Amino acid sequence: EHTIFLKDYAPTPYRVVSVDMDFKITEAVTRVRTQMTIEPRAETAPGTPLVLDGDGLTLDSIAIDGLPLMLSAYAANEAGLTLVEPPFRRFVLETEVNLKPEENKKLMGLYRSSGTWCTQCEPEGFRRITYYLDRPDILAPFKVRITAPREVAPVLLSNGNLIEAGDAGDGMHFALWEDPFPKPAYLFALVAGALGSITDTFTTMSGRKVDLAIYCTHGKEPECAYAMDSLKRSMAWDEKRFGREYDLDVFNIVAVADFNFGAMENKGLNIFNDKLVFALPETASDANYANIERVIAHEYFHNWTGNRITCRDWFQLCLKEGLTVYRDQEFSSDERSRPVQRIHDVENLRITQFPEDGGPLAHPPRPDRYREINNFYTTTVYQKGSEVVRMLATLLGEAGFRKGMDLYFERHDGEATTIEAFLKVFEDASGLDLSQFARWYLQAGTPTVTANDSYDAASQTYTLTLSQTTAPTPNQPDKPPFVIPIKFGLIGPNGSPMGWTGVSGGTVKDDIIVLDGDTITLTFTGVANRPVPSLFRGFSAPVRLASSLSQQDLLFLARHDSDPFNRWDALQTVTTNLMAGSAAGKAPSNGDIDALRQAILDTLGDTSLDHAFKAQVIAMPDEAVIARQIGANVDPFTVAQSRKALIGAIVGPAADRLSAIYEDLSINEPYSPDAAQAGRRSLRNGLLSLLTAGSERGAALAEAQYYAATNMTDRYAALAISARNWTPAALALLGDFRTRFGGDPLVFDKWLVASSQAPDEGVIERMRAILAAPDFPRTNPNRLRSLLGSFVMSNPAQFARADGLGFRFVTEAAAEIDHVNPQVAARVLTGFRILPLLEPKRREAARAALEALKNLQGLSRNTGDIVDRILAG
Ligand code: BAL
Ligand code: ZN
Repeated sequence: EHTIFLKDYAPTPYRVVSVDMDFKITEAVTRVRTQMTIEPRAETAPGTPLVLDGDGLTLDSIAIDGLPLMLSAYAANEAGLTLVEPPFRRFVLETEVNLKPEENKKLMGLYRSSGTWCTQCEPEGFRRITYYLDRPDILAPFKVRITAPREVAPVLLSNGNLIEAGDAGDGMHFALWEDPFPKPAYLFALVAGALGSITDTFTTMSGRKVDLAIYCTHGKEPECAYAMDSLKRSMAWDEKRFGREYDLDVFNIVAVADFNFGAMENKGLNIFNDKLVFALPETASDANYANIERVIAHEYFHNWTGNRITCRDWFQLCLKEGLTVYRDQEFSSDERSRPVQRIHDVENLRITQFPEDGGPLAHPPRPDRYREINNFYTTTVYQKGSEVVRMLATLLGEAGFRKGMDLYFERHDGEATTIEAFLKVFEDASGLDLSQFARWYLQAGTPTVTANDSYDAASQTYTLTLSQTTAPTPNQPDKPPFVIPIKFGLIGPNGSPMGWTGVSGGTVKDDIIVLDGDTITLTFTGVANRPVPSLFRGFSAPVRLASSLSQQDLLFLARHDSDPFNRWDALQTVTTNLMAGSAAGKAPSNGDIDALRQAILDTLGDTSLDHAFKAQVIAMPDEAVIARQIGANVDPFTVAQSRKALIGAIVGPAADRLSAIYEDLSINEPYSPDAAQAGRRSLRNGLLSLLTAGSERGAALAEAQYYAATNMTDRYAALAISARNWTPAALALLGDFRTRFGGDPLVFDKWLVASSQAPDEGVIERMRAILAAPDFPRTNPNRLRSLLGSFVMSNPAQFARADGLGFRFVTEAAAEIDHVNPQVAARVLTGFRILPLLEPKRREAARAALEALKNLQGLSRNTGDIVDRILAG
């Protein structure tokens, strides 16, 4: 099938000067009339055809400069419109199509969600609305007139500023919106519906007043307050941290129930998946609140990194996404706790991106080919993309990085640009040569950095050898070395930092080693005692570290490292190694277990640490992280068992102490989503998780907490912990939760997630029944992802059952979903990326399920692409 290559990029022969659209919305159809002013580029030869994109469109009329076109002058079909020989001058092309939004279940283009008309155009949805040059390097100002029945659609929104509104007769009304900022079509948005709203204002740093509004279904207005608060804080933060001011008179957000993405940054009119807007203490967890804050910020930050400066082509997606994730991570760090945020983000990277980077779907943050661009909205483009920007910031320092960003905004405002242009501004701002650094964007795979050291007491010399290797990935057999910034410190025997008088053998600047060759050997002189090296502080590069440090040294770091990230990481490494070893048949010693338990108890007793950080330290490594550490021939069932057994061994003798701390942490004040209170809850629920997985008493504690809870965080934690450990009460709690919250779709999602996490043999049968229920909302992405997405990603022992039942359940469900919403089906199937890691029997079962899916007729390009890549890998 057709593959698109970056090397084939060429500008279009024609450009769009401006766009006027007229939407006439009625219950049955929406008529779209588009007038676009077009002109040939200077280098275009007369007679060059103009080829416009379309997807599922039927052309009703066409005219140039007001004159209808002869049939011989154009060719139109579902997939496009070609003008054979357009005028060789500026002209106005007018087209008309009719849409049936009600029937659009792919949720790309114009569709209806709970009666509201709304759009999603990124990446290629605009061509489902009108024939257009639907690519991000075509920028134009838009004027949009919407006419709709006043009764069903009193609210009419599009991008930019409202110019005019009024009555249109026959029960219809209209609104005219104008967006003065030239934008690519993927940022187009339209909303029409009967919506409630909350409003506020923000005064920008130059004193301009911006009207803010969040629209939602009637009755949900009180649930939008936290999102509004997050928006105002985001706007203030971007001014303070990056000097970026908002540019329109209005900023609107609309929450809709059916949405493929989390949210979308359309210019001046963000459209959100409602799960990332609505929050009340009784129905949303602390994690939901944090996510709302993060995504509201992310979409807002896109106004500069994405909208004002956009991508030349979709290969450059990371230009806006990696950078904007970096910005939202920094925002969350500033608003909450920096170390806790960093640990959270790295854990997420290791659980989701490392498996992608080490499997058949691996691709560079800037891919050089794709069959289906929708399959590249990945954790690699987003999260690894952010890590690459973070490394730039580390290498340049805070001031240097800001200088580069300022130059980026100054030089490229209003453009559609590339990763090369982005790197160039940092070269110009710093004088550094970033040509080798650019490999982070071009090469896939997670490098492994090996560290070996030795100490010579006689000469007081410390030697540190660092090497890097990166395994082959699809289409990339060889990997020249990356530029790897290693933030580090040496720690002396008493736990304090250790200095040196000289260092040779490589580049060391302040506390950063730059590893840019295959291997370097650094010699530190004047080192008074054998130090323990603390490497990759703050996770300064997205690599795996294979160090020769003993368990004793790691436990030493866990206790003494001044870098909170590495304190956390050291203990995680010890635990992961023991669990991985145990899954391979090497039982941990009593000494190992005692040491781990002591480290946990010491952490809990350390009054200098905050609750949220402690919660992360005592959290046990995810099964996916353990599997990755094992590396091959994995039996996920044994991994889950070994993990649980080790938790039992750690917790057992400490159960009294842990439950006492658990009791002490209860909260009597009214619920607040703030970081301090949320941290306290997360520690308490972390203890509940340990006690339930590792002791007899936990199950009853969880059951009691479930019924006593006064907020969703505590209730859901108790439910999820009971389900994951399949306690005697789990089924009853699931039943209670379902009836208690049955009517709220977002809480129903939580029930679906908890249901999918059960480790018992019956889980697949129960999920089949859930899916088969006649009232299951099978066209809603959130429902499908909650059940299937969380099953494939977070229940590996049942998904990868030896009998293949888990694999077949997922491929059969995906086959059905594929007919309705290919994006959701393809996303669920990415869970099969673990295939190469599995032991042969499971691997074969997974292959068989995928082969059966592949042989079905009429599979979407989205699903076909994922299945083919996994089978090829
Ligand atoms: N641009 C798609 C949604 C997001 O990343 O913000
Ligand atoms: Zn984004």
